[in-house]
Amino acid sequence: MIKITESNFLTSAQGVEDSLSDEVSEVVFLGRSNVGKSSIINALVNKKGLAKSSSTPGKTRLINFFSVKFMKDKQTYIARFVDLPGFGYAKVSKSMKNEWQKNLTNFLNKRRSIRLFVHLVDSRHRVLDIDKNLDEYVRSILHGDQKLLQIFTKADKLNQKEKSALKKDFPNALLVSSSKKNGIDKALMSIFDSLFGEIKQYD
Ligand SMILES: Nc1nc2c(ncn2[C@@H]2O[C@H](COP(=O)(O)OP(=O)(O)OP(=O)(O)O)[C@@H](O)[C@H]2O)c(=O)[nH]1
Ligand SMILES: [Mg+2]
Repeated sequence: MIKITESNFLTSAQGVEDSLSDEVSEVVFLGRSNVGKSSIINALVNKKGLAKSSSTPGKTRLINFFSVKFMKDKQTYIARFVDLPGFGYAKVSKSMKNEWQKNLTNFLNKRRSIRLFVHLVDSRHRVLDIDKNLDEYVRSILHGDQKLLQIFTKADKLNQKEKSALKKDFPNALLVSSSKKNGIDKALMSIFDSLFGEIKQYD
């Protein structure tokens, strides 16, 4: 059994330059605006409202750092979760959008404490250009000590047939509903595994 027993907001930053020191392993949650980045963080740590979520796209505007304490077999493991602004948020001016995108990609590229990129994709819109670009981008900057995990969000919006089809097309993908808490335990195990190494048994 893996659990997060403690989680706290640490600080916000605008970019890699004003981010806090990078000695702790980090998991970044990235994806389109409104895909459910902040919501999955809250579901994983089991704290409503730790990361601010909203039905209005563009809610998260800064890079937000959270400390998380995992517990497995009575041992604790420390890491950080990083909530990012969404890619492709349309309702800001073009120059501001470019500035954001530059900041974000710069952060993803330069922040060497990132051990895991969690790319969230809306399970109802799984082949959007913006996600393809994001996937390609992350793969292009991925170092040997970093991993990429794709998670489909908002599974509760799919019917059984759609869920089966998605699982067939993406046999290794994780399918999660943050609001219904489906798939959250599995996602947590997968994240823990990426951070702290092979675990042969999940029980
Ligand atoms: N039905 C359903 N809605 C969800 C789920 N996860 C998130 N949402 C909703 O989707 C909206 C956006 O969620 P956020 O977590 O704020 O999304 P975000 O990716 O952080 O958005 P930005 O910060 O704007 O980039 C909110 O209205 C959430 O309640 C889910 O699993 N199921
Ligand atoms: Mg957000």
